[in-house]
Amino acid sequence: MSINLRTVYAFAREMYPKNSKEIIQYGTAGFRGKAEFLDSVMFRMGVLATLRSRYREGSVIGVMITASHNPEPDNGVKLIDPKGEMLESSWEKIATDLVNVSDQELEQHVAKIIKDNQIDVTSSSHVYVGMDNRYHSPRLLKAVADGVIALKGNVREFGIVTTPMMHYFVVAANTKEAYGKPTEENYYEKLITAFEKLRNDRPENGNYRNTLIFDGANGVGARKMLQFIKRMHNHSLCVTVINQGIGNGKINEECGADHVKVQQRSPISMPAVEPYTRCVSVDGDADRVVYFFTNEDGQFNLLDGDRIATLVAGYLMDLIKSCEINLRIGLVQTAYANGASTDYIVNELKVPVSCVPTGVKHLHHKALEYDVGIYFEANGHGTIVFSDNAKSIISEAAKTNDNAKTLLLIIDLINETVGDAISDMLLVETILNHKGWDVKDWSAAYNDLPNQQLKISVQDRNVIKTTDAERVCVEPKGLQEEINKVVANYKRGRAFVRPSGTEDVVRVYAEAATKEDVQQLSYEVGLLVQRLAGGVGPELVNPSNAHL
Ligand code: NG1
Ligand code: ZN
Repeated sequence: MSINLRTVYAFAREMYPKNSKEIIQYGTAGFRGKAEFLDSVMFRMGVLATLRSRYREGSVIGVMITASHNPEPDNGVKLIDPKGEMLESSWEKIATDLVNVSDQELEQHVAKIIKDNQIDVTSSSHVYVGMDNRYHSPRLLKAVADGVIALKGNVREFGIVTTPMMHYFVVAANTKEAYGKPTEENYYEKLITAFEKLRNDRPENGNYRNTLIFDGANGVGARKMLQFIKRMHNHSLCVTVINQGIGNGKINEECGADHVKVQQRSPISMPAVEPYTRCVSVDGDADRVVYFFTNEDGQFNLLDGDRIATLVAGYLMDLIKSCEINLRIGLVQTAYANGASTDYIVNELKVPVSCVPTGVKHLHHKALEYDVGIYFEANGHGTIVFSDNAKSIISEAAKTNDNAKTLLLIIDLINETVGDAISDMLLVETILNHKGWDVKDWSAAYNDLPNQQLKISVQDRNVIKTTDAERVCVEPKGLQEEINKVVANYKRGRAFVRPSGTEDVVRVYAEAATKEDVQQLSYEVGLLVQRLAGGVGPELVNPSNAHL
C-alpha cells in the first residue's frame, strides 16, 4: 500500500479549509472551541490518529468528538491512546503544531511528522471514532473519518457514544477482547451483569431505596441511561431520567454535573420529589457524575467527586481487609478537593492521599502507582485502577473467599479506562445498598467547607504559572504573597488560582469556614488576579456591597 500526501492537501483545500487564524492548543481535554471553526481541526486529527496508530504498530487509536460540559455551540476532539489513556504529552505538541499550520504547509508538515517519528506509512492503521449528540457532531465526525481515509487508514465509526464508552472500546480492541468486546452491547452487558450479581436479588436494604432521579444534561448520558434501563432486570434500579435531550433542552444548559457542582443548585426540570431523594447529574459526555438532594427545608446538598472517592475508599478498604489480602490502596485528588474531604481521608480513613495538577492524565498516572488507586476530581470525574498484581492476588483469594469474589465483580463494574459517570453511579448504588445507606447517612461522614469558584478574564491566561500541584502561583511575581495575605484573614481559608486548560479564563478557587467568608475571600483573590495578571472587563463587584 502506498499513500499520497497530495491527497491530504487536496482534501484539506477542497473540503476542510482552515478558516481561523487563531492559534489553538491541545489542552487538558484536547481541542475545544466553537464548532464552526473545527472542521479543519477534525480532519487533521483524523490524519494524526492514523499516523499515531501506525506509530504504535497498528494499535487502535480512539477519537472522541465532544465538548463535554461546555455549552451547546462548542465542540471538541481528543485522541485516546492504545491503553485507553490520554494522548502522550509529546504528541500533544505534534497535534498543536499540525492543526495550526496553513493548508499550503500541510502536506510538507505531515511528511515531516512521518520522517521525525520514523513512521512506516505502508503499515496498517486502525482508528475508532465516536461523538456526543451535539447537532454539529456528525459533520465533524465525517471530517475525522476523511482524515483517516486520506491516509488509507481503517476507520470504524461508533456513532453517538459516551466518552468512557470510547475508551472502553479502544482498550477492548487492544487487549484482544480480554477487557471486553468493542461493542456497545458488550459494554452494557458487562456492567449490568456485574451490577445485578452484586445486588444479589436485594434491590433495597436498610435506609437504601432503589429509586433515583437521573439528570442526563440533555447529553449522550441520558440516551445511554435509557438503554441501561431497558436492559436491567427485575427493577434492580428504578431510574427516572430528566433532561433527556429531547425537545428544546440544550446540552448542559442549566443542567448536568458541571452546573450542579459549580452553581450548587438543582438542575432545571426537576420534578417535585420527597426530601432526601437521591439525584444524580452527569455531564454532556457522561464522564463526570455528582449526587445531590434537598432536605426537608428545601436546602440543596451536593455529594461531589470527593464524596464518591471517600465512599469508595472506605468500602474497598473494608472489603480488601475481609479478603485477608494485603494491597496498597491510595487516593488521588487535585487542589479542588474540599479540605474537609482531605482531612477525613487522612484522619478517619487513614489512606495515603496525594495531590496532583488538574487533568485526568495526571490523576490516572499517579493512581497507577498503587495496587488499588482511587482517583476523583471534585467535579465528579474519576475511577479506580487495579494493578495486575492486585488482580492476580484477588483472583487467587476468590477461589476460597466469597468477599474476594465480590471484589472481582466490583472490578468488572468499574470502567478502569477512564472516569465513567454511569459505571461510577452503579458503583455508588452498590455501596449504598450494601451499607443500607440513604443520602443522609452518606453525607454524615464529614461537612464540606463552603467553597466557591470564579472565572476571571485576563489578556493572556498563560501569564499565570503555578507549582506544587497548582496550589502555589509563581508568576506574576508577588501575586501569591498577596493571596497569602488575604487568605490569612479567614478561618479555614484556602485559595489558589490557575489558568484553565479548556477555557480562556483564570480560575479562582476559595474555601473558608462560612458562606459569607468564602464569597468575600474569592472576591478578594479574584480582584488580585484582575489587578496583577492583566484582567480585562469590568471589575468584580464586592459581595458585601452587592445589595447597595
Ligand atoms: P480546566 O478548564 O483546565 O479547569 C476542566 C476541569 C478539569 C477537567 C477538564 C477536562 C475544573 C475546575 N476543571 O479543566 O477538572 O475535568 O475540564 O474536562 O473542574
Ligand atoms: Zn465530560
